[in-house]
Amino acid sequence: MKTLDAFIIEKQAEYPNAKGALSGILSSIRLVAKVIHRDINRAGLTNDILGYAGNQNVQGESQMKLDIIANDTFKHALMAREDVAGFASEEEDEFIIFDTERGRNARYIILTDPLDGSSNIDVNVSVGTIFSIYRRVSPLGSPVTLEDFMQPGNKQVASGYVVYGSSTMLVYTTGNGVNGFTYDPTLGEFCLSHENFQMPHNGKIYSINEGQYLKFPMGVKKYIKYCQEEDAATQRPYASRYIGSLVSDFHRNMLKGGIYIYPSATTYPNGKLRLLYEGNPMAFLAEQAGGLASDGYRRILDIQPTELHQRVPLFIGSKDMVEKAQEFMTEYKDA
Ligand code: P6P
Repeated sequence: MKTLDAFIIEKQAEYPNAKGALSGILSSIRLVAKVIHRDINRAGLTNDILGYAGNQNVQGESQMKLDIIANDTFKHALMAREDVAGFASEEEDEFIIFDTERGRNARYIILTDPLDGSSNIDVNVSVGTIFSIYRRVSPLGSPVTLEDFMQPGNKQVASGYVVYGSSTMLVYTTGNGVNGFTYDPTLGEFCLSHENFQMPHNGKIYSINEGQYLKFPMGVKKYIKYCQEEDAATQRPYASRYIGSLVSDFHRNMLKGGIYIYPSATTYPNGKLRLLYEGNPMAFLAEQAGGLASDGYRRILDIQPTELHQRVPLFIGSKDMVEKAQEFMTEYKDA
């Protein structure tokens, strides 16, 4: 059995020039995951966790109490580190500058969706935390700027998620494959349980909110029909599975193969998911595990961001399935 801490130290030894900053950040994220795990698992037992907080985030979405608790837990854990210069979150209107002597000289920035799928909390359905880590591009000795957060996903140095499901797992990559750690509450440790994840190149599961079907682009409608047609050779019809929690749907597809799609629709002309702290970190993981992630046409990781909370259509999962969906999107682009 290998703990996450032991794994991080072991991997750091493979980089002779590593100073331990990224390892330290990952250890802080481990602590954040434990705290959020604890809060989620006692949510029904206290009045201060379930339900809505009574305000909205910058996206105009109602915040759950646990959204704010998870965000503040993440922010304060990172502020305590000497190697983080700034922080951006779905729950923060603007990026946060750690404007101290330490922060101004720190080399990394973190972006996060601290509690994705939080509307599921009150009905005891899986939720997740997503994080994305970059080296800053602005000069050391000065506060971070928006430019530090406007980097394309192909510049990420690490990304990962925590899925609070039937068990809690932390899954991350630093660019050399994907590894998964299952939390053992009796030990208080995350232990290596899924070494060098590989996402099956194909699968028989598609995840999409078909309630929005009438608003989907024609290419998506054609792909859904393709998934539902009988064809023994390609093992269709596929199964439809949609949890309403990106991290949970993605995690299942990582293990079993499958595709998750949140396309553009008239409700969300640019899709619902955010590029910087949902699309990019999940796309980095997908590609590191042998999968693909696109907006229906272009690689997610190559998109140059223009706004902190910009949304992006997301087609992500098994390579062959994403490629097939892209074929339909291209064929019916102007339909
Ligand atoms: P809808 C949760 O709010 C989320 O960002 C993803 O985790 C999830 O897949 C999606 O939105 C659900 O959105 O519109 O289908 O309810």
